[in-house]
Amino acid sequence: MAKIHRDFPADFLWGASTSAYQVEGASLEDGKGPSVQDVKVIPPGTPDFKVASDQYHHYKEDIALMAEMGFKTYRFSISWSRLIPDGVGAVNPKGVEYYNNVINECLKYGIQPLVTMYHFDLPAALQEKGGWGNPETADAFVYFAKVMFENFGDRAKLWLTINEQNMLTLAGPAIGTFDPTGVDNVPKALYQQNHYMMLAQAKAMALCHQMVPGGKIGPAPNISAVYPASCKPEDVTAADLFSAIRNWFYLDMAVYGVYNHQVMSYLRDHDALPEIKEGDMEILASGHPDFIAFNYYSTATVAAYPEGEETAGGPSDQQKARGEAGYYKPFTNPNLLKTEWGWEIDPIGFRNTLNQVYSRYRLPIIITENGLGAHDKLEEDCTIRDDYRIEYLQRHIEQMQLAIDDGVQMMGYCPWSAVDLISTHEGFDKRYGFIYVNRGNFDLKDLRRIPKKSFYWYKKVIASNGKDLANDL
Ligand code: BGP
Repeated sequence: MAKIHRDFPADFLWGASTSAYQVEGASLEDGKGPSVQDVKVIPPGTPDFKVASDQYHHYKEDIALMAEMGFKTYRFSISWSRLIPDGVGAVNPKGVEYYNNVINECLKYGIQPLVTMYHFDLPAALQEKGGWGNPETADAFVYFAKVMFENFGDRAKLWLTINEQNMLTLAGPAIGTFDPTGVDNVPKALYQQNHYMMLAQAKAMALCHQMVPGGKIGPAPNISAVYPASCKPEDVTAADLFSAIRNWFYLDMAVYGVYNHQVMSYLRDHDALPEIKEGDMEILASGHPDFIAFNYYSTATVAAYPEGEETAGGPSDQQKARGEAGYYKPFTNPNLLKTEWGWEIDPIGFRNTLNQVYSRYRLPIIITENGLGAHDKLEEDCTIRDDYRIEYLQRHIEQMQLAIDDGVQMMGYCPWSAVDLISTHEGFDKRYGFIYVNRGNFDLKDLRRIPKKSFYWYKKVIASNGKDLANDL
């Protein structure tokens, strides 16, 4: 029988994403305080974040190009330390002015701002006081939320709380947001931080509903289906546990206000249960997301890992699991191709993941990241022929269409990234944008914006509301 397609919803939010520290630059300009990203040790061979893509001085041009692509939404983040240089206390009027300008510029073209409140860039002043390990940081986050809702909530209606809270917990040291030096029980410290972030998120969601008329808010973790390495029941047990640790722990709390039972048992084994104060569970149950946003790059595959077996663990980053004897170990899925940086590519896994999330939570879904990092080449005729990126996105959008056919309620799609920006680990060598930014890792060149081939392709996708995915330009 022929597959019957449903249309993308008429108000589907096509757009793309960035984050403040990776795109803005002007890292200490106009009163901005340093964030943890400005003071961290930069990986050798990659640039610091002082200039990035210099969106701070190019936002008008960038947003005009997004409008040319037909964006319905632009997902960007607010730099906490640009708005509140010390994380708490005085508000920086230049910070308010900048984000007002960005929001107004979006609205001028009918682009809805989709604002991430916090994307990996905690103010350094708060980090010095213990960062997320200090419960006062959660209070500071609520204050930050209040300042944002007060200043921007009349026009910005779509909000995301914390970008990839699960990765901050699972891979904080790799992202540069957690320093394990001298910490006795690292899992305990990380899951305690996570508890404070959960409290901060729940309060921010409740506050958004109080303060922003018509406002909608949701969490933004990195979610991926977890496959068992085989149909051996032991592998399925390992995959279920890893999926709970990687995915459901965060969303069960955000949506239902409960701690996932399997992960609590795992944490008990590690003496890593968070300390939960009286009243915390009520607070956690009081924040209700309106939708689920998530970032999707790949799936994960794991196998059982009996105690005493030779280790198979490797370095972990945002996408890769680290093995742990007695629980699970990473397994390379032989059915998937990989990006130049070894990230597995799994468009069908995207449909699987969308169905899993929708089945569990029954909330509309917006994808806030998905994309291909690549070494793009600026040709002599000033074109960038990124057909590989078009193919990656095409295949993911096809699967999103199938998920819609399956009955998943999709609200929008924002690939990573709108504009080239600094990668978490690989500087400007690994580009994701529809818009090329003419700079190298250390040679800033002229920072000129040049639409890539994918820019014109995505424009066509949006104009046809997802019907025309052909790469025929
Ligand atoms: C996500 C982050 C983004 C972005 C992306 C790509 O986890 O939310 O900030 O960096 O990953 O990662 P990378 O830059 O390492 O390729």
